[in-house]
Amino acid sequence: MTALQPPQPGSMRGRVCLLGPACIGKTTALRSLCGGDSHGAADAGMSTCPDGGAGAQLCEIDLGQGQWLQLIGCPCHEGFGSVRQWALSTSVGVLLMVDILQVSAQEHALRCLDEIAALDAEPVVIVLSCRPASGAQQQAFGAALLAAGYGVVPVIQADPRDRAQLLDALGVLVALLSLQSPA
Ligand SMILES: Nc1nc2c(ncn2[C@@H]2O[C@H](COP(=O)(O)OP(=O)(O)OP(=O)(O)O)[C@@H](O)[C@H]2O)c(=O)[nH]1
Ligand SMILES: [Mg+2]
Repeated sequence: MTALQPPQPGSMRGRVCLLGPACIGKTTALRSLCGGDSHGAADAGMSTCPDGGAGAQLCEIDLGQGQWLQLIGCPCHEGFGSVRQWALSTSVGVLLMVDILQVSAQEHALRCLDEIAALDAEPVVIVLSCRPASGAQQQAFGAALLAAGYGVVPVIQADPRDRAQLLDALGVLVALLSLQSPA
């Protein structure tokens, strides 16, 4: 994981929060995206499952063409609610990581979406389906969120260990953010 670098002028895109239940792969995804296993400043608070969530984990990624993101892995334990709220309220986007086949996944996602809806900020949310699931299962999960009143939340398949899949998901998020930005 790279140490924090100062943003290049004009390239700052914002912060993206990786949110999800314990052991879903938040730390793994940060490592896949930001690389390395160094233990610099960006790894402060880093820990591995099942003892994870000891602190917010940060890294930065340059997607090219001025698309520069700071990624933050959000502790999901109740005791870190205030850290999570700070991270969410200062993020332009959220990758909501779930195993959509788990019975608890929908309830977890709805709880997170509730928490996000209560913020003044309105980060763009994408659900990352982090364990193998079919297209039909992804569609059904998205439909359930829609039926619960959260609008269309894209559901994208991405293994936390697979950098290319994660970059594709970030690309979708950046595209949605671009659509939101004033011309
Ligand atoms: N089978 C499988 N294992 C995964 C996947 N992603 C991560 N893992 C493993 O699951 C374990 C937990 O991953 P972490 O990245 O530490 O999970 P986390 O979400 O950061 O967990 P907390 O910080 O405790 O909330 C690690 O042993 C990973 O190697 C995946 O897509 N499939
Ligand atoms: Mg972790």
